[in-house]
Amino acid sequence: MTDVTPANAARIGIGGPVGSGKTALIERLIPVLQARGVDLAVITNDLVTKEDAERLRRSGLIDPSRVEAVEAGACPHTVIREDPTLNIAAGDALEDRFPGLQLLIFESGGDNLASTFSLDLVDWWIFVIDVAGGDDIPRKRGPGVLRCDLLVVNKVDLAPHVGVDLDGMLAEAGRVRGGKPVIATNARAGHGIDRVADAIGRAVLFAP
Ligand SMILES: Nc1nc2c(ncn2[C@@H]2O[C@H](COP(=O)(O)OP(=O)(O)OP(=O)(O)O)[C@@H](O)[C@H]2O)c(=O)[nH]1
Ligand SMILES: [Mg+2]
Repeated sequence: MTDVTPANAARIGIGGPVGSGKTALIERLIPVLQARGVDLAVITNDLVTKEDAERLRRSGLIDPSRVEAVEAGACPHTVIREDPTLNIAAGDALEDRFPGLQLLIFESGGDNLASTFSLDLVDWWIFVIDVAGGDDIPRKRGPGVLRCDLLVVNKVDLAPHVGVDLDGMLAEAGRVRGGKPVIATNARAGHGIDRVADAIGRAVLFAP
């Protein structure tokens, strides 16, 4: 358990390269967390659009007023790391609107392997990489892969199609992270999502 005062929602980040499956993971997590009684809201970051927020609002998975969008501009990492003011303000606005809020999920704009979250913004964060990006990604030791609290290796269903040795990739990810957690998912089909929800619960909410 982190030291989250009961009046405040826990704040978690979900970052990772463009198209790795961040929004797909959130779409899968929402019903699982809601079924566990978690009162949640989502803030998305896109470069110059509100594409992901609109997708979530239309999804029918969550009350659309619980989704906020931040337009990150040309440098998606700036608004989650160097100057997270816009995201902090969006989170505060959601907390004011929903006093019982327990969890705020921030999706970063798609970025590169160097992308990390400021701990002024989030208590804990996930980095999502994609099997189709290649099994050498963990070996490149990007700060996102190394420093995140949980590494999600998504699109495991694609491994046989792109010639990736999934077991080797997962083992290497565990090695470069010094044993910090790695979870394999298929966000399209919903595989591995319960484990991610368990990790969030253990880290910032309650024991699963
Ligand atoms: N095969 C497969 N496709 C997936 C999986 N997860 C996501 N996708 C697909 O990958 C594409 C990108 O997914 P998104 O969830 O939009 O990725 P994102 O990381 O939010 O993308 P940005 O926000 O644009 O950086 C979509 O076409 C998804 O359907 C998966 O586990 N397996
Ligand atoms: Mg997205």
